[in-house]
Amino acid sequence: MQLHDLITKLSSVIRCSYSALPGIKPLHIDPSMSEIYGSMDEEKLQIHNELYKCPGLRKIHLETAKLGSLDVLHCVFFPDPNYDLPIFGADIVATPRGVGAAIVDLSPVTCLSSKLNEQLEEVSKQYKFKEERTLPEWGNIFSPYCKFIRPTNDKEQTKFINTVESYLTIYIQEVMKSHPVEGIEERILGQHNYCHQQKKNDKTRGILERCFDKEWADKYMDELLFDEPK
Ligand code: BLA
Repeated sequence: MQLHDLITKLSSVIRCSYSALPGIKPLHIDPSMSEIYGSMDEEKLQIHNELYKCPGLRKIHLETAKLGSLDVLHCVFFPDPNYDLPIFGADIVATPRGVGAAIVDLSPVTCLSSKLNEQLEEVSKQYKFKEERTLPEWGNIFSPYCKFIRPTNDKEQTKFINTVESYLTIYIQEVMKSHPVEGIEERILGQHNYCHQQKKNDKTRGILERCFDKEWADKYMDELLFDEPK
């Protein structure tokens, strides 16, 4: 599947990062949810999902999709709630006219440690973009270091890739040195809240409903994109 160049490049960067995680294993999902093909008004619909887990992370999810004229990259790393780790998330929405939205964050499940705050503060100020976008109301789940931008040219697209790479490097280091700690209940609630807020994104839901139908979109968001830890 030929996708926007930024999506192709960013997906290789993400794959490269997670493949370094010790003990990484594929996560089984229903094939009807992992590879999805369809068509709408003669336009192609195609969704490709990659899912893994490893010690520290209950779900490593990379989705690349062509939904009519939209190319989408959606990526979330959800921690195992036994571990005190944030959520890594990234999203890109591109059209033939360019990239409309590029988002990356290490989002707190409860709160970010002072060390993570320091590291992210340092890294986030190195990457400034011309068009910074305003987060919607449900976006209160993101950290102060969330980058939500519209890259204005190729140079800014490369800068966005570098931003994601830096955030992922910090994240992967945290995952590798983490171990189970008490406080699981609060972290389960924190992930519920993250998923609940993400499901208020009517732009994602709207596209999925238009391409498939309401029932399918609800199931896909609840069970694949933003399933809650048990
Ligand atoms: C916005 N997400 C969007 C938009 C679309 C999608 C069409 C509007 C783009 C724009 O305003 O320019 C669509 N995103 C999708 C679809 C999928 C997807 C169809 O992932 C998957 C099948 N969204 C996430 C994650 C984050 C995220 C993990 O899935 C962040 C880590 C953020 N997407 C996000 C935000 C917006 C957005 C903050 C802007 C919403 C707004 O402005 O209202």
